[in-house]
Amino acid sequence: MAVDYTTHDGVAVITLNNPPVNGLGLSTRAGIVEGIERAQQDPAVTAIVLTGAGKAFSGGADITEFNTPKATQEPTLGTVIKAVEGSAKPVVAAIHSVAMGGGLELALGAHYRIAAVGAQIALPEVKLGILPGAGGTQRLPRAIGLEAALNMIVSGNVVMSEKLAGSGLFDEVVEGDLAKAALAFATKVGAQKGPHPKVRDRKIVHAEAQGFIQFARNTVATLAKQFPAPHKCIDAVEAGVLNGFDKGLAVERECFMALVQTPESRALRHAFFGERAASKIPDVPSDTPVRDIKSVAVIGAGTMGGGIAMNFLNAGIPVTLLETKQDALDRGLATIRKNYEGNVKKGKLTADALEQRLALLRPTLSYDDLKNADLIVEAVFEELGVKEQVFRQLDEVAKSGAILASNTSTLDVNRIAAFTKRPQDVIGMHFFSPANVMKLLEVVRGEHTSKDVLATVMKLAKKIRKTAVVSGVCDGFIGNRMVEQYIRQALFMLEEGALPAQVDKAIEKFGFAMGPFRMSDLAGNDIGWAIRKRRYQEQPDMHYSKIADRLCETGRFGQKTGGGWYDYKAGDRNAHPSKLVDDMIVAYSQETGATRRKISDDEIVERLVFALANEGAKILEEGIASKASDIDMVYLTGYGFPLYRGGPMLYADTVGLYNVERAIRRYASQPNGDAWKAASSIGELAQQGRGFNR
Ligand code: T1G
Repeated sequence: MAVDYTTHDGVAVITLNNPPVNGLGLSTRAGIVEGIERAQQDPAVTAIVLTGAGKAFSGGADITEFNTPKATQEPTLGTVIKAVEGSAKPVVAAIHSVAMGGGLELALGAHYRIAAVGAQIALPEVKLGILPGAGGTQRLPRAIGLEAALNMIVSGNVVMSEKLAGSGLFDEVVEGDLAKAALAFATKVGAQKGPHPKVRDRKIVHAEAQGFIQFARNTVATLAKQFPAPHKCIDAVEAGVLNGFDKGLAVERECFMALVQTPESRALRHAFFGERAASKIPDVPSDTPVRDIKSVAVIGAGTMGGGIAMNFLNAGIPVTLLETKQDALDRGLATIRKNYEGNVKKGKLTADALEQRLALLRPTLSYDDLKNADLIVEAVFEELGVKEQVFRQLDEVAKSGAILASNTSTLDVNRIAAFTKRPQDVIGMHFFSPANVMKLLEVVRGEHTSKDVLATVMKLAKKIRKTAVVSGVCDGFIGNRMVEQYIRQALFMLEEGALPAQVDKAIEKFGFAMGPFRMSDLAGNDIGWAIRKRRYQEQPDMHYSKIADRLCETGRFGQKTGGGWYDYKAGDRNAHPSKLVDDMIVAYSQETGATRRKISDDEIVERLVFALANEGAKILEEGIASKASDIDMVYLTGYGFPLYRGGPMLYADTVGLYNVERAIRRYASQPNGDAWKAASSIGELAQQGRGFNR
């Protein structure tokens, strides 16, 4: 049973014991009700303590049960809370650590609550696209007031227990032995005559409730355009304010049942589990021993090298930063300091913390200073010959057991590893620019990369707060390999009848932060140009529209040259459609004999997103990625894919692979259709009525 029951001098202790976070799955819920009933029957018991074993009081409802029969099977959480609240003997919730979602709602059903200092308190359901569905929208405002409660419910943010000490949520917030304090408190209230206080009986007092709720609605309207949950949170709280607890509870229930079925909630839950699943590598046991990374060296103090170094400094890990020339090193150091000073200005960092981090940074021009580093990350020029020089030198200098990582975004990690006598210690760590900001880290596993090196880097990624996704070795790994197909389709559509502004607007309406042409103007059109030139040599059968090359031949590299696909005015980063470029595109179509046609926004979105999903399917078939959710995490954290769509693979599942395959077949029969070779797994999964993620 996921619940233990013991008694101590007249106090029954019900302990949730359902690792890893005491999720309130069916057996846990049933165990709590049984414990409450058992305590009622025992005349020796005068009070009840409800507590959690392990790392959490409770992390809330068991999200893995959602949309399965167990989720609504009695006793539901609502029933459990009613049993707790209805106990004739006082129930004291003893919260030693995390009390989140349904876990906090359970505690709110108790008559008293005692928390340890440092416990994480939250109703984070909104972050899963739902809302507190077991009375949280009704009890929390009665416990801590309308404003504080609405802030917590609509943001889903964690508040530390000590910050809520005087709020009416806790009867005591204790340092030291929580169990002892809880037993003493229970004994005390057990001796008192009932009835014992119920949070639901308290009043919500606010001088301007309606006004505040309207203010909350206005705030949410701007921040949560694509997410229905925050709006429903306010509806449920408002219903309780206007019509009382029971009516509010009924509205909460309706809102919950509506939200849990939405594609947005499915996407958010997918991202929640996808983030955690990414660190699980099928053939690398979770208890694989890891190497101790006490010091890091970064080679290259350019934009990437400086950003990479900052990640480790932020985690308190000393960094030796190597450059070949003093002026380059000085520039790199100045950029790092400037970035930190920017954070101090924004209030994200204190001046002391800035100095502490810079004190961990040791600049050098000598490889000799790298000899004690546990991990060395190179971020030098993206050219194999340069990488070869670096890795041959590292092979001489780095201590035995040091991990040698390349930040390459396109080169073959196996070839880089072959420049050393220790390929088992070589791995790819592909950071995304700006490296100190972007969460995504592609960890590229070479054919000889050892399992403990992989496990070490995955653990280190968590420490530097990156979402690490393991990729096998192929051109472009996961993200860039897929984005290449996305860009090909964007270019073909220009040739076939669309213009840059239409393509960007369509995909930005779908939810991308930035369309392909605005993005290219920002990153620099010459970067794509260099990749295409390499592609024309290495893979001539992968044909491209040459329209982008025409643009680059005129020197229009984007914002950095004052013009690219769009025109830019000095000091203004806004992209203005360029008549010159649009005319060039139309002329190019005529030159190639392409018949321009009206391309709908739907076709634009389908071709861009299905190009991603189709390439993602091939990446799965080749074993470059081990699961579809990994691919989704790459796109959600590295490429601006809209979170409420869940990633290209989940979106394809939502559309239905049957429909995706039909669309691919349709595009394959149109001009430039040779780019559409459907991944075989799409048809196979469609026939089985399955998706990539189920
Ligand atoms: N359900 C199922 N599994 C969960 C879970 C949950 N609520 N929370 C965590 N896990 C798993 C997670 O997938 C991972 O699994 C392991 O536990 C450790 O998690 C009615 C309906 C609690 C702060 O949104 O924020 O209550 O990968 O790596 O860093 O109103 O987990 O090991 O197999 O994150 O120590 C609301 C979500 C649910 C809290 C712990 N609750 N969880 O963080 O460990 S909806 C939440 C978290 C609800 C009610 C509604 C964190 C944590 P695996 P972890 P951690």
